[in-house]
Amino acid sequence: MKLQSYIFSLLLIILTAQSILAKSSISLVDLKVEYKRIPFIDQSQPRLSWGLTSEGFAQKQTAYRILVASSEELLAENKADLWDSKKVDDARNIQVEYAGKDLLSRKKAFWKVQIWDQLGQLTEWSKVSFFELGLLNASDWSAQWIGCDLNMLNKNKELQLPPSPYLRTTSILKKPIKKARLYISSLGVHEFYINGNRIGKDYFPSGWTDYNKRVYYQVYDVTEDVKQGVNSFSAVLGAGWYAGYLGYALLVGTAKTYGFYGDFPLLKAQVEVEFTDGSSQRIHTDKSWKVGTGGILEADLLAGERFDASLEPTNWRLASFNDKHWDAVTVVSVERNLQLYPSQAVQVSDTLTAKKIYPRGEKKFIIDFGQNFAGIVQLINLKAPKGTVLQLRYGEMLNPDGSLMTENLRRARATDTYIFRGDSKGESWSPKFTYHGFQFVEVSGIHAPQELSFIKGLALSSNLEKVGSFETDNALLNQLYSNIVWTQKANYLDIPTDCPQRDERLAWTGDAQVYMRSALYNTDIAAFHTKWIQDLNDAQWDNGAYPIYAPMPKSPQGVAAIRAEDSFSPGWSDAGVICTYEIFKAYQDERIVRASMPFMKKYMDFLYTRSHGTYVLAEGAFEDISPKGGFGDWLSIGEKTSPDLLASFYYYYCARLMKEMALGVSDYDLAANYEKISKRIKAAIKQHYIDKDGRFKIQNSRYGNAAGYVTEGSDSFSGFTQTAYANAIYMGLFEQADLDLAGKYLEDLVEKNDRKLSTGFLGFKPLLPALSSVGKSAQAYHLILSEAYPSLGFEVVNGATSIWERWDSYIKGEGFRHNAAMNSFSHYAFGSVNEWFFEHMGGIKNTSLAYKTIQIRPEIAPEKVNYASVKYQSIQGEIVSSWRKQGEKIIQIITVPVNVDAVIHIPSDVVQNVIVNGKPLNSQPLVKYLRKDNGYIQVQVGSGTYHIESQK
Ligand code: RAM
Repeated sequence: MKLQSYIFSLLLIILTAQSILAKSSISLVDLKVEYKRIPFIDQSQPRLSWGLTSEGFAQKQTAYRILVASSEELLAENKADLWDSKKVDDARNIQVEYAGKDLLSRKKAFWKVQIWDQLGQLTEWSKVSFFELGLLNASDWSAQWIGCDLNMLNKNKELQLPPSPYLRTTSILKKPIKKARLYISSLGVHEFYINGNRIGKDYFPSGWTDYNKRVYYQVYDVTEDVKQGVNSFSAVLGAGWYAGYLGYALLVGTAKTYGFYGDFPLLKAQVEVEFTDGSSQRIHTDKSWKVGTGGILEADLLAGERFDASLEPTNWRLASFNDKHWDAVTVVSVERNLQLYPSQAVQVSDTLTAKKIYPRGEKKFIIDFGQNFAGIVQLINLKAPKGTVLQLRYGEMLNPDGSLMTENLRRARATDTYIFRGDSKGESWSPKFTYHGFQFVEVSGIHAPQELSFIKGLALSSNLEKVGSFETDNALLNQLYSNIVWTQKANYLDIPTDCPQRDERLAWTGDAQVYMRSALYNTDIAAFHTKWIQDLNDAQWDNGAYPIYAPMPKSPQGVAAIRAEDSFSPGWSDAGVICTYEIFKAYQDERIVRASMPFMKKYMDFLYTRSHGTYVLAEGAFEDISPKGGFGDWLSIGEKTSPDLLASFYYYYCARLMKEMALGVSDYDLAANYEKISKRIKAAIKQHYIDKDGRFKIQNSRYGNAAGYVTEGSDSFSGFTQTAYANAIYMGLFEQADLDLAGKYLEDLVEKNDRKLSTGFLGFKPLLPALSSVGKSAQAYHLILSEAYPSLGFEVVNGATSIWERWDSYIKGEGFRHNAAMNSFSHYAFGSVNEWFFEHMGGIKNTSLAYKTIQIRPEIAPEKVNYASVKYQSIQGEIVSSWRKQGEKIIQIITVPVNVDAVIHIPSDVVQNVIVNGKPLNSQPLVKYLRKDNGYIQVQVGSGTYHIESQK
């Protein structure tokens, strides 16, 4: 015995010694700073993140060391002149704040990291990554705002669409160049060129913000674009969101319909060149620049672009061009708060080929791209005599007679025109400063070319990294997922828009908040929504309410400039809290919580005031806004849920999220306060809105005949609706004891409605998750697999390649119902079911912050689906959950990232029937049995890939 224990201790010593000497098997990947891989940043304490991968099991980080140096050479010798974090005993591998020497403007820093694993073994150093600071102080800018008001060149036409100003200068760079940077911003949108070459691939910089509060700039490494000798610097400007048409101002007859922020676009750019001898030179926009006009006769986001190739001055972007007839630019001295663009720029995400062509008479035909998307077309090598006018009109659908359906674009002209210069070698073109939402383009003015290769579709979207995938053996669900992904691409375009086609394209807050959880499983939306949360905070009304869309241009009187009545609404305004929370939860972003907290608190105070101190928003609480009560369960079918009941649920939900966020930033008093508030709201809702049988009730008489409310045909509201129960369950309003009854009511409401949904924007998001959470997964499956109206499957069987605004946007054989009013074929709100795909079908749940601990609890379909696989590249690493039915067996393949703990739910009640990675569950050391619960066996695991076979 003694000998045995002696040998055991000896073994232990040897093993420990070995482990200290041994290298960890973990690799460090995906180094990011402020969510970016190639980071130009303006934070003085940037947050660093790294990913960890390993073939092993239960791998963890226990400590890390970060080195930051001002050159790659220093870093290679481990000489961290900026920051050596030293060994930090911490498992954190994301959002680690830089804490080294002060980072000044333009500073480029190189960094690497290594970690210690669970055995104390050290990894290799990661690859070297870098980040570079932008211009942190206003005084770093010597460039001036320049432009030219060309409005007089297009007076008295139906639309006010002036030509684009062309700007240029030349400069001699006398010495060999070491490096060069372009810092550039516009009020409007721009393209910039050096020696004729376009810089970057971005569309519509510098994006849409409340330009009076902040304007973004971009940084480009242009070392390769400049040369010793004479260089030319030039730019073209478009009106963009700054000076162009916005939203439905034309449609609703607002006096001002364009130029909401300024009358004409302006550019501010400086190129900073460093020579090999250490000296430097700067070229910047100022009064010495020249302005002219060219081929771009009109350029507007909603109206489209008109280009006359014969008017484009030859080689105007080259140094050799003679600009002596051009004018001096206008210099506008206006102070703007310049910040580095925090998001990812809009770029071409996909290039689509034309699928079909339909003749439409003499010199007219329609091209079908087979996919609804947002973007532009590219014309390639077309030949036509000088002066030939080619017109492009865009539509999402065709009318029954085969013509292009443009009625649903309302007042968005969405027309591009190209006028040939008559080049015998062929002409190519695509617009720069507009985009459209479409599948079909009607081309007129030329004969249809023989080959369809003369035209391509360029899909435009904010350049967000794909992080998720969803695949099943069910064609309907796969198509649905594709529709969701395409609709997200089409509407995550600088801001989260409602739709890309009609005269709207506003970042509606309600749509954004119901969809955001779904969005994050498809692409990395952290940087994108960081930008948008700022837009939201910037747009908060003085009374504390967040607006119904943001950015929200305001008139000098302080009301919405696009339509004066646009203000706030329950379910929409709550985005200020909910969207901030989603970033916090998915990416453990404490910084955004700290920055948004004053705004969110102000909003919570606003809701309290609205409740008149009662903690419940009673019937009529929002009767002063337009529409009365707000948008409610927008576009629901049949049942009309009381908007104030919903508002009360949201009030409760926000209070809960506030508590969680307060805890996340260690503000325990604030957390306790919101805990108290949420309890009061819950009690007040119970008292006011629940009857003795536990049913939601409302005082309908308070709404009279509901005039002024959004009722769409029905004149009374109810509390006993699918939407009410789905939301209340989803938001955690019921104690466990009442949950079963609520679940039963919800199930009954669906059953009694012919097993169909009746929900709108606010009701659909929680519907399937709520059913699943009360054990009615089969009913959730029934709804998602249904092809009957109203359902998402109904859209698919009616030919959808994107998510529609309405449950009945189009019906084969019957046609359109709502075009003239509101009928978008690219509206992501109902795509909010993606959340259920990932969190219930795949079963991935974030049970702490940033997926540091997860639950995998897939819901196996009762029928029609035999295989499903979801993958999600969380900020902690890739999570995979797939299941397949194989006779009586279920095969699960699950991957848990390094540094993550997971509880896997295996769909079986019999431990003996479970095999994990080839071994029976009870003799498999990689998993720890926890418990049986509701038809699942729960096991605890660390990182690794698990192949699990089970039987009921
Ligand atoms: C529509 C928008 C949006 C919705 C609002 C209430 O015009 O398209 O989807 O949120 O109205």
